[in-house]
Amino acid sequence: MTRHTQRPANDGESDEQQSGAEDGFDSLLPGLRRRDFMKAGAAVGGLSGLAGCTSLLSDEGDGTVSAAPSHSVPPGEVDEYYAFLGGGQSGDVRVVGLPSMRELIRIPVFQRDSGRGYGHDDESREMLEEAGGYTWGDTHHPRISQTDGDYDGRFAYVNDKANGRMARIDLTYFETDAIVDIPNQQGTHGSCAQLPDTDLIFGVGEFRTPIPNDGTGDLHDPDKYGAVLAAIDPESMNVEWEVLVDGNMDNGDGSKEGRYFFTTGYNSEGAVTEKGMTRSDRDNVKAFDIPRIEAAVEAGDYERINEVPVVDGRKDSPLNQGDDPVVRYIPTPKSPHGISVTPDNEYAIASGKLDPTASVIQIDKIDEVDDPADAIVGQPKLGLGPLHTAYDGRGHAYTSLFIDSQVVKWDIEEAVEADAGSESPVIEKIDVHYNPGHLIASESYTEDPAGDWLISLNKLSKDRFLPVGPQHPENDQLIYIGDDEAGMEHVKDSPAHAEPHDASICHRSKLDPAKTYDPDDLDLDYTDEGEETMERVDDDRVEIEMYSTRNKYGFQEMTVTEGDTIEMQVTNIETTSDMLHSVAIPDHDVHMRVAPQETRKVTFTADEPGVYWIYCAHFCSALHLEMRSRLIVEPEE
Ligand code: RUQ
Ligand code: CUA
Repeated sequence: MTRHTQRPANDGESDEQQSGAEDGFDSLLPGLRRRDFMKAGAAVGGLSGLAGCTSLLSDEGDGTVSAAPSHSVPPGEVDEYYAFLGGGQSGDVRVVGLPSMRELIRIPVFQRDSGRGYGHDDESREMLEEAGGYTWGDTHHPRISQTDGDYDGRFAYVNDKANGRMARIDLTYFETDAIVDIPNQQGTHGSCAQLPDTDLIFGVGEFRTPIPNDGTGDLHDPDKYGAVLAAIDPESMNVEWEVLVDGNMDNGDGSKEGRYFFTTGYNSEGAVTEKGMTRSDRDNVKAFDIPRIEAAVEAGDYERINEVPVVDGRKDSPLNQGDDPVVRYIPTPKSPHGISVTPDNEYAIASGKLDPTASVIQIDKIDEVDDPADAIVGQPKLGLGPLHTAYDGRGHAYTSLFIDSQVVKWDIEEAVEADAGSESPVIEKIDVHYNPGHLIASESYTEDPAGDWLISLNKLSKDRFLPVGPQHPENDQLIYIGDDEAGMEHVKDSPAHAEPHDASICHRSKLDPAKTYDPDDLDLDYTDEGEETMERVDDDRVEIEMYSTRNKYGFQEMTVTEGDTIEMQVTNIETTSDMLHSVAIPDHDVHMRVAPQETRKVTFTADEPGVYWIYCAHFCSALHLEMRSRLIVEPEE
């Protein structure tokens, strides 16, 4: 289920950020403290100054210009950051440049994509087939691999909530290179890593099912259903172990030093209806003790189900009695959704979703307290529908408020000082349009967030763009968070194809994408000009190995017989970056892309006699239209 091997990326040099000012807008919720209103007012005044109407807002502003650096990236210049956005039900990962918010490319993961030739050549098609053969996935949480608590630019990992899978994206080539279909798990939701060195990837099981779910157990008794956390080896993509828990799980994040992995969960009731799932006022955050679980696996304390060692992490499991349980259940209100660990590894913060608070769990305290609830050291009241929390590295947290349609900025230490339910940690709120699910700040998942940009990934755009029928684009909004005095500043709306979820933002200096393929990274042999071969290897099988270049294929014509299976392997022998060719064969459902120095193979059957013009679908030069070959399929005798 893997495509090819990979090379580590090098660190490059970062360039200076652009500065200047652009249009923008800001809005504030009534009820903010006066000093914060003044702060945010300064930003409003500055922005309107650019529009030439300072006087309108000058009573709230101080006349300074916008604190945000320019978000417009002029023609010919490039962005400072890559943002990787889970494409939701589209099944892809989008790569967006920041701060321009220009979509650079889409990386197909769980779906075929003729633009990238993905799922069309043999290798990627077989990978999709072996991973279940589904035509789509639901990608939520792309996480970039880390070394020493910082992005290393090697891989991104992303879940498929729809079909219980995890995929790996090779960031040298910006393409999916492995997919694992996770046994015993339906609805792989959260996806994250054991930090600081990405030693394990975790798939968080959301839907409770019988385990194994093969019809042998009791299908009708939800009390007998379960959900597992799956730990996956990031290199082999094998599922190493799983932990069965009570209730279901939702999102997850790892502590920065690798000891704990946290998941939120709703439906601790184990119900099967909405009413039942929201009956109790408390659900829980689960803290998985990774070394303890690995010791249990080592000691043979597991049951092997579908070839995976499954450790019992339910509340009444023998492994959870005593002082060092495999899973601690930390009660939190009410159906908590997002969870993320602060950059300094002090706290794991779970957003309340159906409760207006977030729960601040002190990681060090988890071991010390008798009652896991005592590890919660802060519970600020943030607003309605808190879903996800991001960080700027300056002690602030930013939480999306789904129901209030806002992002709230708050002070983490103040939340620890204040009484539970206090609003005093809230620094500022900004309206977004509308109903944000996720939000993400630049490098928020590392130990050292950049603290300049934040994207609010809003579920509804409503009236923000030209109407395009009943389905509107989503609205990804860019907010500058780099100036605590001026406050948050909304600078851009960006329509998005359905439907971004979580994202990771990585400085461009930490990625080193390849300019061409390295033939050594590919399994297939390189066919240079003059080395092309066409051979009948069997009564009804023809193997072709050829090259492509501007503006020809290795063979100008290929004659086969009706019913033949054809294995066509093509090397793009160009050494110039971006000089793509492809092999498009009418009426055969073939479109194989070959990038410079790439070799791919496609197998198809020539089942209708006739003449078929093979052409190159990537516009490669002035003679691109002439880049053709003929497939001649002779009728069977
Ligand atoms: S989760 S909206 Cu999207 Cu996977 Cu919180
Ligand atoms: Cu090669 Cu167009």
